[in-house]
Amino acid sequence: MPTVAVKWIRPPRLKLYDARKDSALMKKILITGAAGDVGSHLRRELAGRYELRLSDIRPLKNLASGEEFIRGDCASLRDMLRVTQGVAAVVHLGGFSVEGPWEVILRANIVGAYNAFEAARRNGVRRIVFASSNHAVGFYRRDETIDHRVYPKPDSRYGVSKAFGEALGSLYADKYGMEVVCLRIGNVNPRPMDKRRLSIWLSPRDLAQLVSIAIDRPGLRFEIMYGISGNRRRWYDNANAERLGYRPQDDSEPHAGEVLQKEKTGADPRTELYQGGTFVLAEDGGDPTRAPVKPQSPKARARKTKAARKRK
Ligand code: 15L
Repeated sequence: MPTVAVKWIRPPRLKLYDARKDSALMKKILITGAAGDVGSHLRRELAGRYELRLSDIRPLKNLASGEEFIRGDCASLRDMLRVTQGVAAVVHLGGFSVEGPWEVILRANIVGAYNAFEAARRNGVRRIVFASSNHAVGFYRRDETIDHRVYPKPDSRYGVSKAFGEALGSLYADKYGMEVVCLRIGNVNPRPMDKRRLSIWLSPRDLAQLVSIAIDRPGLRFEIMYGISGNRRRWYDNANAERLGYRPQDDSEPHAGEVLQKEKTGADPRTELYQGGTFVLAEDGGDPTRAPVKPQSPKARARKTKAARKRK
Protein backbone atom coordinates (compact mmCIF):
# COMPACT_ATOMS: atom_id res chain seq x y z
CA MET A 1 0.00 0.00 0.00
CA PRO A 2 1.45 3.34 -0.96
CA THR A 3 2.09 5.68 1.92
CA VAL A 4 0.72 9.18 1.75
CA ALA A 5 2.61 12.00 3.35
CA VAL A 6 0.28 14.12 5.38
CA LYS A 7 1.38 17.61 6.15
CA TRP A 8 0.53 18.58 9.67
CA ILE A 9 -1.13 21.92 9.82
CA ARG A 10 -1.10 23.73 13.13
CA PRO A 11 -4.69 24.43 14.14
CA PRO A 12 -5.51 28.09 14.64
CA ARG A 13 -5.23 29.30 18.21
CA LEU A 14 -8.57 29.35 19.90
CA LYS A 15 -9.47 32.83 21.02
CA LEU A 16 -11.04 33.05 24.41
CA TYR A 17 -14.46 34.58 24.16
CA ASP A 18 -14.52 37.98 25.82
CA ALA A 19 -18.01 39.38 25.98
CA ARG A 20 -16.64 42.79 26.93
CA LYS A 21 -14.93 43.15 23.56
CA ASP A 22 -17.57 41.61 21.40
CA SER A 23 -20.25 44.20 21.03
CA ALA A 24 -22.49 41.88 18.97
CA LEU A 25 -22.75 39.62 22.00
CA MET A 26 -23.11 42.29 24.64
CA LYS A 27 -26.46 42.87 26.25
CA LYS A 28 -28.16 46.04 25.11
CA ILE A 29 -29.27 48.03 28.14
CA LEU A 30 -31.48 51.10 28.22
CA ILE A 31 -30.63 53.80 30.74
CA THR A 32 -33.37 56.41 31.15
CA GLY A 33 -32.45 59.76 32.67
CA ALA A 34 -28.98 59.16 31.29
CA ALA A 35 -28.05 62.87 31.22
CA GLY A 36 -28.31 63.18 35.01
CA ASP A 37 -25.53 62.81 37.58
CA VAL A 38 -26.11 59.15 38.36
CA GLY A 39 -26.57 58.40 34.66
CA SER A 40 -23.26 60.05 33.79
CA HIS A 41 -21.36 58.02 36.39
CA LEU A 42 -23.06 54.85 35.23
CA ARG A 43 -22.27 55.44 31.55
CA ARG A 44 -18.61 55.81 32.34
CA GLU A 45 -18.50 52.78 34.66
CA LEU A 46 -20.48 50.45 32.40
CA ALA A 47 -18.68 51.34 29.17
CA GLY A 48 -17.46 48.17 27.47
CA ARG A 49 -19.62 45.88 29.62
CA TYR A 50 -22.91 46.47 27.83
CA GLU A 51 -24.15 48.18 24.73
CA LEU A 52 -25.82 51.28 26.08
CA ARG A 53 -28.95 52.89 24.78
CA LEU A 54 -29.25 56.22 26.52
CA SER A 55 -32.42 58.20 26.81
CA ASP A 56 -33.31 61.52 28.39
CA ILE A 57 -35.63 64.45 27.90
CA ARG A 58 -32.50 66.60 27.54
CA PRO A 59 -30.20 66.20 24.55
CA LEU A 60 -27.03 64.22 25.13
CA LYS A 61 -23.80 64.92 23.32
CA ASN A 62 -20.39 63.27 23.19
CA LEU A 63 -21.54 59.72 22.68
CA ALA A 64 -18.83 57.13 23.12
CA SER A 65 -18.55 53.99 21.02
CA GLY A 66 -21.07 51.41 22.16
CA GLU A 67 -23.57 54.15 23.03
CA GLU A 68 -26.66 55.35 21.20
CA PHE A 69 -29.07 58.09 22.20
CA ILE A 70 -32.81 58.30 21.73
CA ARG A 71 -34.48 61.38 23.12
CA GLY A 72 -37.58 60.58 25.14
CA ASP A 73 -39.79 61.86 27.93
CA CYS A 74 -40.73 59.22 30.49
CA ALA A 75 -44.05 61.00 31.05
CA SER A 76 -44.99 59.92 27.51
CA LEU A 77 -45.91 56.26 27.10
CA ARG A 78 -45.36 56.63 23.37
CA ASP A 79 -41.77 57.74 23.93
CA MET A 80 -41.16 54.95 26.41
CA LEU A 81 -42.54 52.36 24.00
CA ARG A 82 -40.08 53.62 21.43
CA VAL A 83 -37.01 53.64 23.66
CA THR A 84 -37.60 50.26 25.34
CA GLN A 85 -37.75 48.35 22.06
CA GLY A 86 -35.16 45.60 21.63
CA VAL A 87 -33.26 45.96 24.90
CA ALA A 88 -32.38 43.20 27.37
CA ALA A 89 -32.99 45.34 30.44
CA VAL A 90 -34.05 48.82 31.51
CA VAL A 91 -32.27 50.85 34.18
CA HIS A 92 -34.86 53.47 35.04
CA LEU A 93 -33.15 56.54 36.43
CA GLY A 94 -35.47 59.02 34.70
CA GLY A 95 -37.59 61.44 36.69
CA PHE A 96 -37.26 64.34 39.11
CA SER A 97 -34.45 63.60 41.54
CA VAL A 98 -35.28 65.77 44.57
CA GLU A 99 -38.35 67.13 46.38
CA GLY A 100 -40.56 69.20 44.09
CA PRO A 101 -44.10 70.46 43.54
CA TRP A 102 -46.72 67.72 43.38
CA GLU A 103 -47.50 68.32 39.69
CA VAL A 104 -43.83 67.82 38.82
CA ILE A 105 -43.44 64.67 40.95
CA LEU A 106 -46.70 63.27 39.61
CA ARG A 107 -45.72 63.70 35.97
CA ALA A 108 -42.04 62.80 36.07
CA ASN A 109 -41.95 60.14 38.79
CA ILE A 110 -45.38 58.59 39.17
CA VAL A 111 -46.54 58.65 35.54
CA GLY A 112 -42.91 58.25 34.43
CA ALA A 113 -42.36 55.07 36.48
CA TYR A 114 -45.66 53.61 35.29
CA ASN A 115 -44.71 54.24 31.68
CA ALA A 116 -41.27 52.68 32.13
CA PHE A 117 -42.70 49.46 33.58
CA GLU A 118 -45.65 49.29 31.20
CA ALA A 119 -43.57 49.97 28.09
CA ALA A 120 -41.03 47.34 29.15
CA ARG A 121 -43.81 44.83 29.70
CA ARG A 122 -45.41 45.51 26.33
CA ASN A 123 -42.05 45.21 24.58
CA GLY A 124 -41.21 41.95 26.34
CA VAL A 125 -38.32 43.39 28.36
CA ARG A 126 -38.28 41.23 31.44
CA ARG A 127 -35.73 42.91 33.64
CA ILE A 128 -36.04 46.37 35.18
CA VAL A 129 -33.70 48.05 37.60
CA PHE A 130 -35.62 50.81 39.34
CA ALA A 131 -33.65 53.67 40.90
CA SER A 132 -35.43 54.06 44.21
CA SER A 133 -34.02 56.25 46.93
CA ASN A 134 -33.08 56.44 50.59
CA HIS A 135 -35.93 58.97 50.78
CA ALA A 136 -38.49 56.16 50.41
CA VAL A 137 -37.50 55.29 53.99
CA GLY A 138 -36.21 58.72 55.12
CA PHE A 139 -38.45 58.97 58.18
CA TYR A 140 -36.67 56.10 59.92
CA ARG A 141 -34.47 57.41 62.68
CA ARG A 142 -30.71 57.40 62.44
CA ASP A 143 -30.40 55.32 65.59
CA GLU A 144 -32.25 52.46 63.87
CA THR A 145 -30.69 49.96 61.48
CA ILE A 146 -33.19 49.01 58.81
CA ASP A 147 -33.10 46.23 56.23
CA HIS A 148 -34.85 45.70 52.89
CA ARG A 149 -38.00 44.34 54.56
CA VAL A 150 -39.10 47.47 56.42
CA TYR A 151 -42.26 49.19 55.23
CA PRO A 152 -41.74 52.52 53.47
CA LYS A 153 -41.56 55.70 55.55
CA PRO A 154 -41.13 58.38 52.88
CA ASP A 155 -39.88 61.78 53.96
CA SER A 156 -41.26 63.83 51.04
CA ARG A 157 -43.49 63.69 47.96
CA TYR A 158 -40.33 62.62 46.17
CA GLY A 159 -39.92 59.75 48.68
CA VAL A 160 -43.57 58.78 48.15
CA SER A 161 -42.95 58.56 44.40
CA LYS A 162 -40.02 56.20 45.05
CA ALA A 163 -42.16 54.02 47.33
CA PHE A 164 -44.75 54.03 44.53
CA GLY A 165 -42.13 52.83 42.03
CA GLU A 166 -41.15 49.99 44.36
CA ALA A 167 -44.78 48.97 44.78
CA LEU A 168 -45.26 49.09 41.01
CA GLY A 169 -42.20 46.88 40.59
CA SER A 170 -43.61 44.37 43.03
CA LEU A 171 -46.89 44.32 41.09
CA TYR A 172 -45.20 43.83 37.72
CA ALA A 173 -43.06 41.03 39.17
CA ASP A 174 -45.96 39.17 40.74
CA LYS A 175 -48.57 39.78 38.07
CA TYR A 176 -46.54 39.68 34.87
CA GLY A 177 -43.49 37.64 35.89
CA MET A 178 -41.09 40.51 35.30
CA GLU A 179 -37.73 40.59 37.10
CA VAL A 180 -37.43 43.74 39.14
CA VAL A 181 -34.63 45.08 41.28
CA CYS A 182 -35.13 48.28 43.29
CA LEU A 183 -32.00 50.08 44.39
CA ARG A 184 -32.61 52.40 47.33
CA ILE A 185 -29.79 54.70 46.31
CA GLY A 186 -28.08 56.83 48.94
CA ASN A 187 -25.88 59.49 47.37
CA VAL A 188 -23.72 58.76 44.34
CA ASN A 189 -20.60 60.88 44.28
CA PRO A 190 -16.87 60.44 43.79
CA ARG A 191 -16.57 61.52 47.48
CA PRO A 192 -19.02 61.75 50.38
CA MET A 193 -20.24 65.33 50.72
CA ASP A 194 -21.26 65.74 54.37
CA LYS A 195 -21.92 63.92 57.63
CA ARG A 196 -25.22 62.36 56.52
CA ARG A 197 -23.68 61.21 53.28
CA LEU A 198 -20.91 59.38 55.20
CA SER A 199 -23.67 56.89 56.04
CA ILE A 200 -25.33 56.70 52.62
CA TRP A 201 -22.46 57.33 50.21
CA LEU A 202 -22.27 55.17 47.07
CA SER A 203 -19.09 55.34 45.03
CA PRO A 204 -19.50 55.18 41.24
CA ARG A 205 -17.75 51.80 40.99
CA ASP A 206 -19.94 50.29 43.73
CA LEU A 207 -22.98 51.70 41.92
CA ALA A 208 -21.82 49.91 38.76
CA GLN A 209 -21.36 46.66 40.67
CA LEU A 210 -24.90 46.84 42.08
CA VAL A 211 -26.40 47.66 38.70
CA SER A 212 -24.51 44.80 37.05
CA ILE A 213 -25.79 42.35 39.64
CA ALA A 214 -29.29 43.71 39.10
CA ILE A 215 -28.96 43.23 35.33
CA ASP A 216 -27.13 39.92 35.17
CA ARG A 217 -27.92 37.82 38.21
CA PRO A 218 -30.18 35.01 36.99
CA GLY A 219 -33.34 33.90 38.74
CA LEU A 220 -34.46 37.12 40.35
CA ARG A 221 -38.10 38.04 40.80
CA PHE A 222 -38.35 41.09 43.06
CA GLU A 223 -35.48 42.40 45.14
CA ILE A 224 -34.63 45.51 47.12
CA MET A 225 -31.00 46.43 47.75
CA TYR A 226 -29.58 49.52 49.42
CA GLY A 227 -27.42 51.55 47.10
CA ILE A 228 -24.59 52.33 49.49
CA SER A 229 -20.90 51.49 49.63
CA GLY A 230 -19.51 49.43 52.51
CA ASN A 231 -19.68 52.46 54.82
CA ARG A 232 -18.82 51.77 58.44
CA ARG A 233 -21.34 54.46 59.46
CA ARG A 234 -24.23 52.96 57.50
CA TRP A 235 -27.68 52.67 59.05
CA TYR A 236 -28.83 50.00 56.61
CA ASP A 237 -28.45 46.28 56.95
CA ASN A 238 -27.60 45.45 53.33
CA ALA A 239 -27.58 41.67 53.81
CA ASN A 240 -29.91 41.17 50.85
CA ALA A 241 -27.43 42.83 48.50
CA GLU A 242 -24.63 40.70 49.93
CA ARG A 243 -26.74 37.58 49.47
CA LEU A 244 -27.05 38.52 45.80
CA GLY A 245 -23.28 38.85 45.48
CA TYR A 246 -22.55 42.49 46.29
CA ARG A 247 -19.03 43.06 47.63
CA PRO A 248 -18.58 46.83 47.98
CA GLN A 249 -15.10 48.09 47.29
CA ASP A 250 -15.39 51.46 49.00
CA ASP A 251 -16.10 52.83 52.47
CA SER A 252 -16.65 56.50 53.33
CA GLU A 253 -14.55 56.24 56.49
CA PRO A 254 -11.21 57.38 55.05
CA HIS A 255 -13.00 60.63 54.07
CA ALA A 256 -14.66 61.11 57.46
CA GLY A 257 -12.03 63.37 59.03
CA GLU A 258 -12.07 65.85 56.18
CA VAL A 259 -15.86 65.79 55.80
CA LEU A 260 -16.54 66.33 59.52
CA GLN A 261 -14.03 69.15 59.71
CA LYS A 262 -15.87 71.01 56.96
CA GLU A 263 -19.33 70.27 58.40
CA LYS A 264 -21.17 73.49 59.20
CA THR A 265 -22.37 73.81 62.76
CA GLY A 266 -25.82 75.05 63.69
CA ALA A 267 -27.82 72.75 61.39
CA ASP A 268 -31.42 72.28 62.43
CA PRO A 269 -31.26 69.44 64.99
CA ARG A 270 -34.44 67.93 63.57
CA THR A 271 -32.63 67.05 60.37
CA GLU A 272 -30.06 65.15 62.45
CA LEU A 273 -32.68 62.84 63.86
CA TYR A 274 -33.94 61.21 60.68
CA GLN A 275 -32.13 59.38 57.92
CA GLY A 276 -33.64 61.60 55.22
CA GLY A 277 -31.94 64.75 56.61
CA THR A 278 -33.28 68.02 55.23
CA PHE A 279 -35.91 66.21 53.15
CA VAL A 280 -37.94 65.56 56.32
CA LEU A 281 -38.29 69.30 56.92
CA ALA A 282 -39.15 70.48 53.42
CA GLU A 283 -42.46 72.32 53.76
CA ASP A 284 -43.39 70.28 56.80
CA GLY A 285 -45.21 73.13 58.50
CA GLY A 286 -44.35 71.56 61.82
CA ASP A 287 -41.75 69.95 63.94
CA PRO A 288 -41.28 66.21 63.45
CA THR A 289 -39.80 65.91 66.96
CA ARG A 290 -42.77 67.50 68.71
CA ALA A 291 -44.75 65.48 71.20
CA PRO A 292 -48.01 64.14 69.80
CA VAL A 293 -50.87 66.58 70.41
CA LYS A 294 -53.19 65.23 73.10
CA PRO A 295 -56.83 65.17 72.05
CA GLN A 296 -58.86 67.67 74.14
CA SER A 297 -62.20 66.97 75.71
CA PRO A 298 -65.05 69.17 74.37
CA LYS A 299 -65.34 70.77 77.85
CA ALA A 300 -61.65 71.75 77.97
CA ARG A 301 -61.87 73.12 74.43
CA ALA A 302 -64.90 75.27 75.39
CA ARG A 303 -63.05 76.57 78.50
CA LYS A 304 -60.06 77.58 76.34
CA THR A 305 -62.22 79.37 73.76
CA LYS A 306 -64.02 81.28 76.52
CA ALA A 307 -60.71 82.38 78.10
CA ALA A 308 -59.37 83.48 74.68
CA ARG A 309 -62.52 85.57 74.06
CA LYS A 310 -62.16 87.25 77.46
CA ARG A 311 -58.56 88.20 76.68
CA LYS A 312 -59.63 90.07 73.50
C1 15L B 1 -31.69 61.36 46.34
O1 15L B 1 -32.54 60.50 46.22
C2 15L B 1 -31.46 62.38 45.30
O2 15L B 1 -31.75 61.90 44.01
C3 15L B 1 -30.08 62.96 45.34
O3 15L B 1 -30.09 64.12 44.56
C4 15L B 1 -29.64 63.28 46.76
O4 15L B 1 -30.43 64.30 47.28
C5 15L B 1 -29.74 62.02 47.59
O5 15L B 1 -31.03 61.46 47.52
C6 15L B 1 -29.38 62.25 49.07
O6 15L B 1 -30.16 61.88 49.95
O7 15L B 1 -28.30 62.75 49.30
